[in-house]
Amino acid sequence: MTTFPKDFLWGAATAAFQIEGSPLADGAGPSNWLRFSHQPGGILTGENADIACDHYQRWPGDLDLMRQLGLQAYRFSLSWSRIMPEGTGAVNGPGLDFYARLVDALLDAGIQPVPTLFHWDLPDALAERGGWRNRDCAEWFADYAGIVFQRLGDRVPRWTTHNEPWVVVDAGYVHGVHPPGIRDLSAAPHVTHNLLRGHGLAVQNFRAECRGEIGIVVNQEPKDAAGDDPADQAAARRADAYMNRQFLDPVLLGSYPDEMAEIFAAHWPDFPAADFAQIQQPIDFLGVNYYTRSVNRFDPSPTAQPVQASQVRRPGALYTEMEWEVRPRSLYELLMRLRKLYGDIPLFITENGAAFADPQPDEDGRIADPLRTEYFRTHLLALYDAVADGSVVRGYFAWSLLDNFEWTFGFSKRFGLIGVDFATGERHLKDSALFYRDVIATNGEILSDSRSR
Ligand code: IFM
Repeated sequence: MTTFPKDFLWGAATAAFQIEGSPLADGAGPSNWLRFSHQPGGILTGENADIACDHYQRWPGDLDLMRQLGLQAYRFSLSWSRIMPEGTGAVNGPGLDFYARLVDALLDAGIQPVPTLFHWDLPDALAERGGWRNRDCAEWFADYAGIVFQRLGDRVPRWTTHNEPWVVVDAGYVHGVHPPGIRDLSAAPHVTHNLLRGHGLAVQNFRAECRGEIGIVVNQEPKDAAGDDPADQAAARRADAYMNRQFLDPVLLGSYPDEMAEIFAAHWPDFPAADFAQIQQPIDFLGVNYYTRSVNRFDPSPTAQPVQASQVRRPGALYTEMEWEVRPRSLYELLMRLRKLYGDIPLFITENGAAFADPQPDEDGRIADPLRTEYFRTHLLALYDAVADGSVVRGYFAWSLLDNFEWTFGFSKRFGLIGVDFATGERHLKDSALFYRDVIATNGEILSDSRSR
């Protein structure tokens, strides 16, 4: 029987910029992503997120869909620039009211709200002041967090600070494909450090203000070596430190992995020792986003910087539309490894899912998405095995509730349980959503039926 623990929390996740649309409504300020998405070449498809899923207007309907799926929790992010148009100083009441209405309606529906404070969209006014490169950004973030805690902290039971801060650094400052769109190895370590300091300061504010739980969300991609060659092994080790441990080690162990100094060489700063106490605030849980693993070989070419590793495609393996290998076993291995490295800190899988091309809805409105359904099925079985073997996982959030704006890929990659027609805003439940609904209703038991497939 694949029944999950009694209090296991089943949810789905989204992020503000990817679904809301109406970026400047009701007094909101522009964000760095609003600017970037309107810059020629910023988004590969030439699209923007001005409407996206129109969730800002359609959220009551989306809440009904969550109810239909039987969701027990909903993870979403808050747009900092809706709440503080300049990033600091004046608070925009209507922006905060939007989230207060959403939170109250979720609670009324018996769905636990799990807000993320920072899922990549930064007030553009702060980007102009250097963004996360500026040491003060940590304090700006903590002040914003404090304002949100004051308003919603009495009724939101579980919060997360940052979503996937590694992406902010790697995509924004190392590869220049997210805002601010620069490639500067001397900036990247400072961005990491200030994100981490911001996280720690926000946790401190939370403890002073609220009684619920708070954690951080990191993306984890197990890094396997392409072979036994020591150069490939070393490349995989560097890639692992850079992507998987760069944020977790400071938060949970109080220092950066040794490999960071090797990777960034002369660019790696000597950070003030006192910062680490600030960063290593006790957290209540860790959010883990898992999609894939990668197989790495040594590659000294400029495109393989800063870790000198590039990824090998595995013949015969199934890849999603993101070119991500489907490998549920790596989720199991990851959870076992996290326990070994960081002990029994409670975990939530805060994102897991797959982009596959979907057919149009048929005449009954059905969207058949067998590959995505199979992705969820096999990953949930791997998760079940990890829990059975001692991993302390308290809940699971499918990515994503809705097809949405996949950052630089625009609307070309569909991750939703619910299909969205971006021309009309219409929503249709996919087969994977119906499958997930049944998983939730049986607390995983229906997975037993498919165990031997
Ligand atoms: O869409 C993103 C999300 O914003 C962060 N995690 C990965 C997802 C899929 O790429």
